[in-house]
Amino acid sequence: MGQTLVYKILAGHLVDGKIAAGRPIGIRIDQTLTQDATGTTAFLLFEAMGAGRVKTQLSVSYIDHNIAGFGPENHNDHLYLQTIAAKSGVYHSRAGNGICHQVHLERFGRPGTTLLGSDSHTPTCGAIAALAIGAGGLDVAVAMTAGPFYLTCPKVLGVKLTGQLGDWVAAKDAILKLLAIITTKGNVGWAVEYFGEGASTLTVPQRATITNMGAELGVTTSIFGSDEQTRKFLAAQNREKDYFACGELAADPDAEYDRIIEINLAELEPMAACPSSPDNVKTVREIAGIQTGQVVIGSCTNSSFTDLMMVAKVLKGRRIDDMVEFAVAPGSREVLNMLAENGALADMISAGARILESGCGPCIGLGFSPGDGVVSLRTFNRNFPGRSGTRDDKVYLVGPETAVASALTGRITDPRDLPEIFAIEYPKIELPDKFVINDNMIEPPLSEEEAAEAEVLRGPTIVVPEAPPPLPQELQGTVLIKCGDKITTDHIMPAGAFLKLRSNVPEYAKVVFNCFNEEGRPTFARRALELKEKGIAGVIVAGESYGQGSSREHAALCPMYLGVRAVVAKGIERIHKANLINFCIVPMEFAEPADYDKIKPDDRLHIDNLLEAIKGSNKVKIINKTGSFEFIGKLELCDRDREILLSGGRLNYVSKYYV
Ligand code: MIC
Ligand code: SF4
Repeated sequence: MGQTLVYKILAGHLVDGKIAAGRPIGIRIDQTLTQDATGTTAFLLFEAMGAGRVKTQLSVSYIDHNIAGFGPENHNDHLYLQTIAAKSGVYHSRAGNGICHQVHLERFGRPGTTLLGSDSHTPTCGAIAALAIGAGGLDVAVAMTAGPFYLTCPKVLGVKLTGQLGDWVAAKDAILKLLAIITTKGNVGWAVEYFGEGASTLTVPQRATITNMGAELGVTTSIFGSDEQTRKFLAAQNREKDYFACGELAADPDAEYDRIIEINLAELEPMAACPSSPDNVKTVREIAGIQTGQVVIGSCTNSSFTDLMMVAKVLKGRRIDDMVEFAVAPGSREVLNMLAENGALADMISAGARILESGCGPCIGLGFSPGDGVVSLRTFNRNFPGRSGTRDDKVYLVGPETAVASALTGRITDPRDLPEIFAIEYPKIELPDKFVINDNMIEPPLSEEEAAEAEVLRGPTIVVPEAPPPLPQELQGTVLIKCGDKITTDHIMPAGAFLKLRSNVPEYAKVVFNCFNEEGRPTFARRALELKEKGIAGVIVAGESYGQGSSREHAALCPMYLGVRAVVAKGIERIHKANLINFCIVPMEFAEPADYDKIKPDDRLHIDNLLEAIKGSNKVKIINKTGSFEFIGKLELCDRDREILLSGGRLNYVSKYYV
């Protein structure tokens, strides 16, 4: 039987285990990327390992999330990241140079390589056939020391694309269609591989929109083959040699997928993910007419040169609706420069667009929070409740065609109606033959000799995170919170205004589960710390898909700091589960999902033999002392996970093995 492309790349990088779905494997990582919001912790942990210089083929540290600089924290982080990168052999992409995924795709990603990034949208580079995976910062730090990355060998979903996208229909509509089919739940342990003659019609930026939003499916990675489209894109980036380094890459013709879904691109129509989940998908026709007060185009999903050229052409000579606040954030400085040079930027500005820096911006709740009750249309990838910075927000995720059409009319508008409303023909944008390349905001690292003398700048707002205490044999715990299904890391650790606290765990921990804090009741953090002082462990109880979304390990690190030692849920998402283990919080799943219903907040839970169970059992008996009943928590852990938990977390574990 032939191999899928995913398995071929995994097999070529295998250092531990056997390629078979569901089995734990360790792979060698060729490239890593970090961004500033997860990077400071990643580099502090890298330093704590005593690792010295990175041992990957290439590591890049990006500044793209926290670039607004309210207070000294952001700049302190940037200076630390710039100086530690130079010293450790890491390239540094400065603030303003663009969003990590967009820049990595343009300047660094390579077909056939493995890329590990401390950001959940790292699989964007699957658009150029890299096997790209998102992980917590600590996992990336280990990869930088040449330690293998461990994962469960995924099942592979083949998505066969046929046909060709029609006018005004976007690559975003293809991934929203897939989200409508397989949703954001239950896809842990899968990878998605796109193939078929429809796939070969898609350009790399279009493919990148699709692989980017694989993160919302909850899959390990998403990938396209390397073909003529890849060559064209890399040649236009002056990197054709990176294509020829491995030439065409595809699955074997007789490869067998664990499941196949067929999508005919020609049958797609404009789609939108309605509030407040990326899988709450409807056609734009179904929701057309809803008044919209804000439209934002940008993020690592839809801010490429071709996306923004289409937007500029539609806007040229027109003006946005009176009641719409409209912003555009180009994904990289390369994109912004090109729009500036060819006049497209002026067309957007004249039409009323507010041009934002090349960075994450509103996507992570930094600015442009919509007013109360205001419908906001965004070309982003996530519309989790409150992520925009407004409680009860109404955020719709759409492609750039729908976004620009709606900005002009002030209502959710199917862009296929534009020819009729404004006599606009679809501006089909070709990939340029040459992008305008300027890497002068990417700093190469210092040589080893220079690095030995170089100073690392550490501002006072950067606090080294505490290591977790060892787990007790007998766990006395209290349920600090009982939450429902699809709790995202944005619920657990809010970003936006709090993002600047990322380098200071004691401060950031104060807002754990902030969205569930109620007036007149002590906060989650307060209650957790009170228990911690009494030697009682905090326990989080949750429903399906706990921890979906971001890779932010603060969603484990901060609860750990507050004394949380266990999570019992109906299901836990891949990256978050790994982060919990890394920071010594025991992830357990309900053996009987109905037991979830019996548990109440503040219940006292007791485990007699926690360490024994972690050592050698797939389940553990949990006694609910308040409700006087027992239930079983499943421990779905590989041997390595068990060792990490028993070692007191990943840092202790790696110090034993790799450094
Ligand atoms: C996000 O989109 O939620 C983020 C911010 O990029 C995160 C990383 C982070 O929390 O720093 C992600 O997707 O992993
Ligand atoms: Fe940045 Fe948004 Fe992309 Fe996350 S999803 S990397 S916040 S642009």
